[in-house]
Amino acid sequence: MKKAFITKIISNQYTIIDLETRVSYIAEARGKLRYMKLNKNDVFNKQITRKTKKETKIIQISPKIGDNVYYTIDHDQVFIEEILPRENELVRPDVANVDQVLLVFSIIRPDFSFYLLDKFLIILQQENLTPIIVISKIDLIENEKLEVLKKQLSYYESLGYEIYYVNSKQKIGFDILEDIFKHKITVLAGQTGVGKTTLLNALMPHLGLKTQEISFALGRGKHTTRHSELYLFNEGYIADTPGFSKIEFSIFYQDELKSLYPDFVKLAPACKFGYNCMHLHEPKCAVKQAVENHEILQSRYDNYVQFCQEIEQQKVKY
Ligand SMILES: Nc1nc2c(ncn2[C@@H]2O[C@H](COP(=O)(O)OP(=O)(O)OP(=O)(O)O)[C@@H](O)[C@H]2O)c(=O)[nH]1
Ligand SMILES: [Mg+2]
Ligand SMILES: [Zn+2]
Repeated sequence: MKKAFITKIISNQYTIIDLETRVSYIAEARGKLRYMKLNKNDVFNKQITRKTKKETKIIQISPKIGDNVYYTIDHDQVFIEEILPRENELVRPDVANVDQVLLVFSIIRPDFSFYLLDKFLIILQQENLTPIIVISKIDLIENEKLEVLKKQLSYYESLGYEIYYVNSKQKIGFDILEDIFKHKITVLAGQTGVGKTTLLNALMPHLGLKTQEISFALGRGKHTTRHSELYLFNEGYIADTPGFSKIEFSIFYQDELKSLYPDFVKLAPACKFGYNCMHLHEPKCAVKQAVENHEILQSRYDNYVQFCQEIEQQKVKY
């Protein structure tokens, strides 16, 4: 069977591109597409193939953009027959095989937030997804203020995160940004109004995607991103997502939380209680010491304490 890649879904219509010929088709999903249950943690990470006869629970799944599939053509009708194993998958937005997530934050409108940055980084770390940080609307503040923020954010660069600064309206900062998309599947994520769609339009003016500005003018309200689609750009694919106003962890243990901070993990052996240290109330904690010495950002530590409390509160709720 021939292999293709799903780039677009509008209700039950799938746009697929043959991986060899690059010809694109509109396809339907044939019957039930199956996945094989592999482990007891309810993780479905491989689909059953026709030849597989394992006694495992089988569930049905729907194709997502980013999926690699087998397809057939039958009297001009194109059918997706099977979904190839996924590297990973996101649920909201529905994308499979994501290589990196572009975390977009605006400097103002809405205000930049270290709280959201830390939270996003934790969530992506938990899912093993690579983040790339983009700071937008740099035209909306004075240079001195921008420099202050850049200096604070250089802490994250020292942790190995890439950070890009852009003004999507005048296409400033795009020359270097364009390179990061090559051969990758990238998902844009971020709060509503930070400028994700504007950034995509700046990269690909022919798209003419509706941004908030335009949708407000048309009186259509906030949520401008409707169907799911991967846009071809610089030999890679990019998906826009509708912004959210709130994000929640799916972390329930403080032990897990602290393990998602590479900077804390590195210091833990120097804590009096080593890897058992929660870096909260313990004496001789190397993390707290590093915060005092300004080697770890105060805001990052404060957010950590805040997240610990949020996790405690979640426990009370459930
Ligand atoms: N000055 C300035 N305005 C920007 C920039 N990027 C986006 N905007 C404006 O910010 C507003 C929101 O932009 P969108 O691109 O719709 O934001 P979004 O992140 O896609 O929002 P959702 O789709 O709701 O998640 C629009 O009015 C844009 O014109 C920028 O770099 N500079
Ligand atoms: Mg948008
Ligand atoms: Zn400690």
